Amino acid sequence: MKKFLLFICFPILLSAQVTPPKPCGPVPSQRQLAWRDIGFYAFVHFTTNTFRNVEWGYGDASPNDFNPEKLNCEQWVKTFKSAGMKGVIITAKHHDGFCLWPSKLTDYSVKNSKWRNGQGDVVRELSLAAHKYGLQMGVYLSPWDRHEERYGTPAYLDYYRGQLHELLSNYGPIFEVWQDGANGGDGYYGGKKEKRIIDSKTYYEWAVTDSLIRQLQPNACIFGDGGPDARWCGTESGYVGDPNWCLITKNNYAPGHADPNNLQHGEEQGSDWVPAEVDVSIRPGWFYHDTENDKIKTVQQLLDIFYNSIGRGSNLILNVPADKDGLLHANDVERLQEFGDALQKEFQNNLNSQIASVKASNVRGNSRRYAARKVIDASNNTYWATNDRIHQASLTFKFKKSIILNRFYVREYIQLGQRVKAFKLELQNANGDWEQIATASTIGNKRILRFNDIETKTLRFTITDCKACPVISDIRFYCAPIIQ
Ligand code: FUL
Repeated sequence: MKKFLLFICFPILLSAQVTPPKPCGPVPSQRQLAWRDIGFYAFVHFTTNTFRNVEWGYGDASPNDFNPEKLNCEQWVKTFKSAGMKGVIITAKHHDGFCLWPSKLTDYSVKNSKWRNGQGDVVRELSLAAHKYGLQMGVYLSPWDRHEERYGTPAYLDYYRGQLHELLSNYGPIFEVWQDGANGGDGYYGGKKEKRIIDSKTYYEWAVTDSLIRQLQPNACIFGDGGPDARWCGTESGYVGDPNWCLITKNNYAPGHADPNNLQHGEEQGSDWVPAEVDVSIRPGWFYHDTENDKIKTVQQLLDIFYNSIGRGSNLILNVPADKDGLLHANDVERLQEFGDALQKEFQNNLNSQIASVKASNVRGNSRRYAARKVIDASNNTYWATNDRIHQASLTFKFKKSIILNRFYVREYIQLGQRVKAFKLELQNANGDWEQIATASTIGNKRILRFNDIETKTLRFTITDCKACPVISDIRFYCAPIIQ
């Protein structure tokens, strides 16, 4: 019996003695980890612009211009779900200043529109639909307001924060607050029709606004050019850079005040964890235009966007504008369903069940807790790690039989920081020689590589450069039907 107990307990005791790796640099907060798990969500651009066929409303449209007679937010939400999205963010107020909810702080809102006799509230309808179908809800509130007379004065900041207070108090849990950096200058401004220039770094006093958001919705991530929780990716074309570091030094940025090149890649030595979000529209414009009904991105383009955003470790917010009826246009609906189907097929054929063994070049303290097989145990909370000071290491996967694959999926356990700087994937050919399939740079939350079909029984994943010992939580091999 004693011998038996020793046999059981000895390895457990050994594992317990091996301490986990220390975090390397900045690490994500709980709210950033929850946001990371939401991953892919919709943006809906909708305001008077929709009815006036413009992208940037001047701020002089009549509230009566806004009249989406068939508004049906459940139609939006069901469509987003079909594409695999987990949330939705609405332009509660775009630059034109018109509010899609009946704000008590202005007359320039749905309450003065003939739409539903002034009784409508788009934010309410969307939040109810989102929560009914299990999607997270977020709000975009444009800092730049081309309608509001007070814009440019300190009084406007009270107005802006008051509006945030309404949006963050009355519509249930909010997962993200979107702070746009655009500030064009000219506008209606209560009839003054002039150009107003503000200093985007100082005017908005973002620290005060952000603490209000924290107070009202502590779990909401704040998106802005430089965070504080999620950063812009530096382009609206649908990709984040490679490498993509989840780090920047926040103090150097403010909405409307950022170097797009830095935002594309992040900063390897940044002092704060601020992961990227890729924002892109399914159409050429952000708002609905009849002329763009045949210019919707193809499934192939959407897949490229997916791989160049989520596949590089960032989140993806895909804009699908509502049309003049208040519906998603049939062409967008169809495309999103096709995209959802395509995504499902991409990751349907997981080859991990064919793995016979996985061996690591080094295992932290030879402990079971950090063993190679932790990357295939289907848990993101366990990981393979090496001893400290090891910055190059590999895992060799042997399959039960020869497999054909074209996708490689890998995640770091980012709770301990982003570490990997470069890695490669190789196969062993019939002669026993190693042939390189792909090389790549950063991993972070996730990295998915695409390559043409290859056939092999043995694969080797090698980290060639790392800031500290590697900590890898998940590896998967797939054979996708569409080969790029
Ligand atoms: C930009 C805005 O100017 C566009 O209209 C759109 O809202 C986009 C998401 O952000 O900065």
